[in-house]
Amino acid sequence: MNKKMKLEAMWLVAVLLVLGMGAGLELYSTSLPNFSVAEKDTSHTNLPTNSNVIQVTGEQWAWLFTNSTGQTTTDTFTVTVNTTYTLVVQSDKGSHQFAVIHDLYFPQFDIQIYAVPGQNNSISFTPIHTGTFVFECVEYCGYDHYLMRGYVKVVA
Ligand SMILES: [Cu+2]
Repeated sequence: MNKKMKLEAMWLVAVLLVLGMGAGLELYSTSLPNFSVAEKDTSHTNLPTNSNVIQVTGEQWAWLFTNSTGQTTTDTFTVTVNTTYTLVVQSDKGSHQFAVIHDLYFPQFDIQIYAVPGQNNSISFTPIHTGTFVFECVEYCGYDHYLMRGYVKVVA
């Protein structure tokens, strides 16, 4: 093995070590019991009859949240810990020409749901930790797609 090949082998091993460490860390962190800070219900068998329904509308380029009292907030909303909420998600054209598909993702709640024009999609979750957690649109939806992010506040 000449010097050049030795160097190349060392480089290869170094890269594999870095990638392996990354993969290991990812596997470890996603297997932790507290990876998700919310319990979710994806059964869709019990459509909500209680007052904790939050209507969500995705439009270019904002998320609108309307709670059961009719109060609407943009790119942020507040929920109470240990309470089950159901998001009913739709898409609207807002002030733009078209309604397009968006995708609402709460990484720390481990939930993700599409906003599809002409369709109501629903998902239920129960936040089990207080705090402020991010959400964002993860379906490319046009020029200001990157602005479709915000915070959900979980209060006691
Ligand atoms: Cu979007």
